[in-house]
Formats: sequence, structure tokens, C-alpha cells
Amino acid sequence: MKTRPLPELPAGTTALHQKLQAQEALFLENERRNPESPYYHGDADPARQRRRFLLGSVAALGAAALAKTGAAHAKAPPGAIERTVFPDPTKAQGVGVGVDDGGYGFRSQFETEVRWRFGTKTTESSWSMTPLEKSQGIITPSGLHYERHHGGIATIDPTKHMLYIHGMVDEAKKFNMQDIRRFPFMSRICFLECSGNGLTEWIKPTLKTVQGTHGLTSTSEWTGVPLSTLLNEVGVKSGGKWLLAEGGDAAVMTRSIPLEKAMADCFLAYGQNGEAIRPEQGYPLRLVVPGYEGNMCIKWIRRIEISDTPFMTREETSKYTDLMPDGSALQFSFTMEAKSVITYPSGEMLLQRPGFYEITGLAWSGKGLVKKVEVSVDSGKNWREAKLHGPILPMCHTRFSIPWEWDGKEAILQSRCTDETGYVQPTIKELVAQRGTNGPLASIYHLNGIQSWKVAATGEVSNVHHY
Ligand SMILES: Nc1nc2c(c(=O)[nH]1)N[C@H]1C(S)=C(S)[C@@H](COP(=O)(O)O)O[C@H]1N2
Ligand SMILES: [Mo]
Repeated sequence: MKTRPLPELPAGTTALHQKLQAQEALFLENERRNPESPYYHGDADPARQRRRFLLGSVAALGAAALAKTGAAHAKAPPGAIERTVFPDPTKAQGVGVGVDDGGYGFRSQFETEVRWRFGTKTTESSWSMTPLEKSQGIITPSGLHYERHHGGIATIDPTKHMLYIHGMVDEAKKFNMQDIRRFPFMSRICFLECSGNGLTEWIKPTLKTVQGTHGLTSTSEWTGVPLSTLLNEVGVKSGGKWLLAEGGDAAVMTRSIPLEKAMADCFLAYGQNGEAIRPEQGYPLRLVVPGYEGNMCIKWIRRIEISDTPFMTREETSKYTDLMPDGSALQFSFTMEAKSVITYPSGEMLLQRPGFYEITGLAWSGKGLVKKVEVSVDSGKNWREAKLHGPILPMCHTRFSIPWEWDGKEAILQSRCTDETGYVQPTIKELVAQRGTNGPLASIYHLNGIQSWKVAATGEVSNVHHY
């Protein structure tokens, strides 16, 4: 049965906000008890503390027995295999090569962060978000890349997959994956961002963590064929100005892309971070449109049609338009404007004591390079320029950091990105003034306003709106 994709957002702002808050509260309850989590708030529950003490003494008593049986186990989180933890790893052999990793490998059982799924009714039309709070450098591990599917994850046999290119071309052609792999390839590290990233945050701070407020963006190294190579192969007729990209999933997602952009830097990716692209990201082939909103990067791509006009698909008439204050809708708002966010410290973390902290975060711009990131710790009164860590690449996440001596008093942390065009990341208030509040959540798409995190005197960090 072919299912129609659900509407992008359930109607009713409050219901959605409440549902998301409840779901995130549950997630946080678990994280707060996990000593490996950045959200660890110590063991506040006295009953749990007592159990811990008892376990501690059992462990001391059992040390001799442990040496013989090699026992204590740590509970493995998803994406890890549970291995025995020896009190002294120098006194026991480690795990043999290839014994329990299936030849592929897993991360440490002590690393617990996972993607977090938004509270939609079905898992097929869903978002899942990257845990940015523990991110390091700029690459998102493939298993933590954010996901946005309108009709579930298509399962496609690469030996049967075809890409058709037709319309205003000299000769319509079809390519199988072997054909595509024979063309000269390219690799590029760039970000993808869902234009719905932050959609809950227009009216009031809603989600508590940076995963919730900003987790619909990730960075990968993508490998594939420039779209211009294939378009030259079929020969675009003069007058061709737009192309339609169509996905081979249940949603048959389609979007119009200006030919000029397609020829400039779009590419068809079959590789992600050194291996085949993941099913969630569009295996075996996806379109990458650097710097443009994520929904244009059609996954499981099976058809490209050339035309002289845009195709006016559902995704560019009903969805992915921006409702303006006068009731008109802005169409084809492709570019993801400059944005940044502090990932550490961020919402729901607990600073244990005053003193030194290295504030860090990510900045990016769909228009090119990040030129400057400034950080304020006093709600925007004073700004200091942060250090940008290499590699600094156009249309790519850029890591920044800045030292901070916390005096133990309430502080509001903010970051502000300036890109190479001179564009400065605006406040949320400025954006609301521009876009108005006609949409179901005020506005929906393209929220790139400055994020504020409040550090309370207790050390608790929370999501606030602060201008
Ligand atoms: N075929 C197809 N392509 C698609 C989608 C989809 O549902 N089907 N979702 C789009 C949206 S809205 C986004 S934000 C990105 C998400 O890419 P990711 O899941 O690899 O992060 O893919 C886009 N391409
Ligand atoms: Mo999206």
C-alpha cells in the first residue's frame, strides 16, 4: 500500500510543544542518572545512593573472586557491545582481534549518546536529531547523522537501482550504479540542515537540550559524481533552466532545483565518511545541494527531469514556503543562512563548580565560509571573538571555542556567526519581526537566530530566550 506522507506538522502549537517536552523530559530523566552523560546531575535519589554504596562494598569484597572469574559488566548502550571490565586491565588479556565485533567494530560501551526521535505519530514520517552536545571536531559519525524521512527508509538493491535523466536534453539516458561509479569522482565535507531545525523555538524556548533545539544538522564527507558531469553527458537543451529531482522512496519526494546551482556545485553522492552512504541518508545514491535547505538533497534519487520552469511540487507550494506577515508566502527560500550554537555548556548540563570552562560550539553558513564567531557570557552586552578550529570549509560546520572563567554567578551564553558575505546572525526577535506570526508555530522554517543558554548560580544550564 502506498501511504501518503503526513503533513509536516500536526496542527495545534500547544499540543506539539507539550508532547515534545514530555518526550524530552523522559530522555533527560535517564541521562541525568548516567555518569557518562553530559547531562549527569549526580545521584540525587537517596535510595539509589544506598544501592550504589552496597554495590561498592560487594565489589571490594569480590575483588579476589573477580581476578579468577574476571566478572563485572557494564551495561552496553545501543550501538556498543558489552565487554567485561577488569579491575586492572594490565593483568588480563584484552579482547582478541575480531572475536566479537563482527569484523566491523563498535564504539566503547561507555559512550551512550544516540539520535533522539521527535514525537511524530509514525516512525516513517519522522525526524531524528544529532546529539550535538558531545560532538567533537566537525564530522558527524554516520550512525548519528540526523534523519528526516517522509515515507520511511527505502531499502534499495544497488544492482537494480537506476537513475533516469530526461526532459529538455539532447539524449535521455539511464544510468545504473556501475555506470555512475565509472565517472570521475569528488569528495566534499559539507553540512546538511533541515529547514525545520529549531521550529519549536520561534515563540518560546521549548526543547531543553541542544540536540532538541539544533540537532537537525550534521556534517559528513560525501563522495560522488558532480551533477554537471551527468548533465553534460545527456546534453541540456538551450532554454533548460530548472531540474526536478525525484526520490525512489514511498514519499517519492520531489523538488525543483535551478540549473545554475546544479551545474555549479551539486553532486550525486554514493559515499559518506569513507564508506557507502547509509540507508537513512539515501543509499545507494542521494543528491547533495551544498548550502541549500536539506529537503532539496533528494535521497534514493531515481529521476532527474530538465525543464524551463520550476515544477511546483507539493514541497515548494504547500510545504517549505515561508509565510510572511502580510499573508503572502515566500517561495524558493533555498539558502540556509549563517547560524551558530554553543554545544558545551548547553541546555540541561550541570556545571559542578565555578572556574575554567572552554566554551565550544559549531557555526555554519549556506553562503560560504564562516568568517567570525563572537561569544557573549553577559546576555549580549560584551562580545569576544572565538577561535575557529580548522579545517574551515565553505558551507560546512566550523568548530569554535573560547576560554571562560565562570565566577559562579548567573550568566547568559550566546554565540553569533558572521559569514564571508558580511551577513551577521540575527536575534530570534529580529527574525520574528521579519516573518510575523502567521504560521502554526509563529513561523516554521529557517530559524537561524542567536541561541541563549542560561547558567544559573547552581550551575544548571537551561534554554532561554534572551535578547
Ligand atoms: N527521497 C527523499 N529525500 C529526502 C527526504 C525524504 O523524505 N525522501 N527528506 C528530505 C529532508 S526534509 C531532509 S532535511 C533531508 C534529510 O537528510 P538526512 O535524513 O540524510 O539527514 O533529506 C531530504 N531528502
Ligand atoms: Mo527537512
